[in-house]
Amino acid sequence: STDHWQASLPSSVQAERQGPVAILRLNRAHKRNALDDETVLGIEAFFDNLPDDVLSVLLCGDGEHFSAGLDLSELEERDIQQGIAHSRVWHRAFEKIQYGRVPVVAALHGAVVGGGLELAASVHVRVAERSAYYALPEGSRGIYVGGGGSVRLPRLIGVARMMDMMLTGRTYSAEEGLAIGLTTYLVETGKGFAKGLELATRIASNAPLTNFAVTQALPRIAEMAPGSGFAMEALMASIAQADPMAKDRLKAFLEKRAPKVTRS
Ligand code: 1HE
Repeated sequence: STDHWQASLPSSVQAERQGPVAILRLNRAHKRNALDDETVLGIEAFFDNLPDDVLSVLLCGDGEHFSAGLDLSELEERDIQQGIAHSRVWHRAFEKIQYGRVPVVAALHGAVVGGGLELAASVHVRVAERSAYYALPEGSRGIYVGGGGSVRLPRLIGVARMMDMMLTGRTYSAEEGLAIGLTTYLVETGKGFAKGLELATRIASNAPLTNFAVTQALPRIAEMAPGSGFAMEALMASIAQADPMAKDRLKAFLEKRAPKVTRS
């Protein structure tokens, strides 16, 4: 049950349910949802213990900001070996978001910076309120990204834009984020959670095999040499088509019981 699941999580993350959607709320507003070890491990535990009937996840943050990134108060004492281990824990936790069992939507507002942007980069759909802004202050703090940013952000926005963000401290607004690929949906301030929940609910109604193909196969196919990618795509397509849920949905369309695709 959600009660049992919540009880296994630290207080810095909150698990909730809305039907088939599980909500993961960063719950450290007093520290602007800065990501300390406990919070990162809490994110991992949330995904490790996702109940079987959860079909999508909505990630959001309590308070005025989505996340201020790495909890800088933890940095002082860390030596080189501990720094490597720390970064590898973030990699492990965020892999469970990107390559977990279900698609993940994030509702972003306020600061989405540093490790908070790395976290946002690991989800599948980003809804940004107008208040949201993106930055990589690591450059000016004398450190470097460690939560997978070097791998995921260039794939979203390109190496040159990421370099600029780190070298000059440039920030992007939620609206600017639309053009460069950080914002998937732009909504008015205060509307991010509702829009995120609407999208997560819609995603939860897809055939689970389609969601698997899109979140697990697609990003890997996109990185393959074209010949391997075409072969993998053909396999994925035939597997998806053979699923009984796909057959039912195709039949429903042909019998005029399913909605047409129209302008929104
Ligand atoms: C923090 C952190 C934090 C806030 N670590 N404690 N990230 C940054 O460089 C961003 C640092 N934070 C900020 O620039 C601002 O806090 C915000 C713009 C996000 C929010 O401003 P504001 O005015 O709403 O809040 P505040 O007064 O700055 O912060 C409230 C409290 O949260 C305060 O503590 P208090 O004890 O004085 O109440 C802040 O110290 C605390 N706080 N952000 C620790 N980040 C895997 S590598 C990733 C590397 C990075 O992420 S580097 C980027 C780090």
